Amino acid sequence: MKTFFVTTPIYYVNDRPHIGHAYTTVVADAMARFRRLRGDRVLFSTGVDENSQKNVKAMTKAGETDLNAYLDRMAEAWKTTWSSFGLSDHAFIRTTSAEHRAAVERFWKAAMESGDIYQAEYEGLYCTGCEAFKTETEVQDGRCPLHPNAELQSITERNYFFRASSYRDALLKLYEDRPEFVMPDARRNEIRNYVKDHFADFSVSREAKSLEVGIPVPGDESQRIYVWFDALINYVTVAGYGTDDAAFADIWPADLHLVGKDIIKFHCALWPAMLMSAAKHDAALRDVDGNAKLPRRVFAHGFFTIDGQKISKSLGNAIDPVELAKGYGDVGIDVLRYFLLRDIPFGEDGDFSRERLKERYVHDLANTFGNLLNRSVAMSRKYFDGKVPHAISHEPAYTFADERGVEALRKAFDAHADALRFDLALETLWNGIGTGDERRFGLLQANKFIEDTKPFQLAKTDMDATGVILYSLLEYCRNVAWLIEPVMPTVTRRIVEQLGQSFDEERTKDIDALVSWGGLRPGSALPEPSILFPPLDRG
Ligand code: ME8
Repeated sequence: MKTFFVTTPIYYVNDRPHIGHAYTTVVADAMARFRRLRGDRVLFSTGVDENSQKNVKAMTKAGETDLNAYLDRMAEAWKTTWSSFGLSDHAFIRTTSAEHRAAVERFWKAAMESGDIYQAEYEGLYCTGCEAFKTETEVQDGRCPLHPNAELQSITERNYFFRASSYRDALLKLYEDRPEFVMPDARRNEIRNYVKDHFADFSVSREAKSLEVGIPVPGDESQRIYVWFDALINYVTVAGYGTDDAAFADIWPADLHLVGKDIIKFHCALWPAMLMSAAKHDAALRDVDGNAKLPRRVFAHGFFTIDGQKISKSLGNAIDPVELAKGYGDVGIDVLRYFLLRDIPFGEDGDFSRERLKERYVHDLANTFGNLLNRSVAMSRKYFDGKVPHAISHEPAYTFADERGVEALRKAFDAHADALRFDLALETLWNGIGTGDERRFGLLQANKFIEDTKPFQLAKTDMDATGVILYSLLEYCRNVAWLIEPVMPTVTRRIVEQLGQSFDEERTKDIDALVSWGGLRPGSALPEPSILFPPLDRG
């Protein structure tokens, strides 16, 4: 069985995680969960990019001098955030680890043997903020437009260079032959233009004496490997490159690199060029036809601002995602996950506002979903002796959803999620989807169905009909709960338990059994309901 392999960028540890990092990581986690629940074996990786001067600067600014202690502490801080975030099973890579160093050395040697690494004199302007040399056209008023407060360093050194220029045509062909390699479409045009006009050989090492961190160039201790060359290799390190050939053969290539649009050039141009180069001398990186095994898809999402402003340390507006979630009770992380995935069309830029998070919580979660579940459970318990009602008659007018309805929902949800459009997948669950007649099987329609059929009145005269109505609502909630699991795993657990089932037992079933009509047993006990999304404290 092929492993589905999804990655996040490895983040710099010059700061603690903020909501932007959480965004990419949550999308990756949702994708990992989505594939896992559909039966795939999944490798999901994240980690930290440690061999960067940015980290050293941050340490110095914090008044510390012990780099290893600083890196250890920061790696722990990132791990702790992700564990509070309830990330599913994942690999966490540190680029100071011995395995990574071994992988980088092997990769470097392979590229060297391919004749793509050579020495040359270099003179240029370096931006530590970007960890990249800047070309003349990229500099404005002597400064990097992305980091206008930082001085550019003027560097003249004899360095190792990577022969990027000889991969220009191969890259253009890659974008042509496999358009899905760079998603979304707008980014593909951007990267194509960049490669066509600007992708030139560049320096992939620096003098060791001018850096505090970095992996030494194999065979030349006077130089250290450029941090991006090192960082990109993390994706093969976690898959077993250099440590476990069998695992690597099974896992590589990655199915999906998720990144922000800021680092698309590195992922869509440098990285495949590096792989094509090293593959010439390393069979582990080649497929059966002798071609380099390249990642299947790089998806670059947009950037978001906070209340209209760029997230920045100097503005002090970076939001700690775990702190933010605390304002939404014991399912707070799920609330934030829902918001991040629902509110921003994936791929586009967006804006984060606490006000809109609150609105979505109240409207989508508390008033629509929570209310539906609570009313359905409470009425069932009240009229059916604390149990799931017996659905005796099968009058269609009294059934909110059915096999057809949940099948249609699942199909639409899966298609959107496969395309990474969790925003549309979730919208479908709330707004429903038609199946040819006038019915739409959405959460909003389910609430309306209660108002239309009035089971609270019908219970006085027609228990059969009341049972059919309530059973269909409970069973519908159960199905929706399994569909949203990749996005709100804790909420799924809570719903399944409110319906009197064991989450862990159910989770062993495959998705076709979970999302199908009739999984809830009539007559089984319904525990005392608890409010899933309680009213917010005013204050
Ligand atoms: O670039 N909106 O690390 P980094 C959306 N170490 N996403 C955001 C964001 C925002 N405002 N801010 C950050 C690096 N991100 C390198 C990566 S990979 C081999 C090396 C997310 O700590 C987004 O995914 O600067 C972006 O690409 C990433 O954080 C940059 O993280």
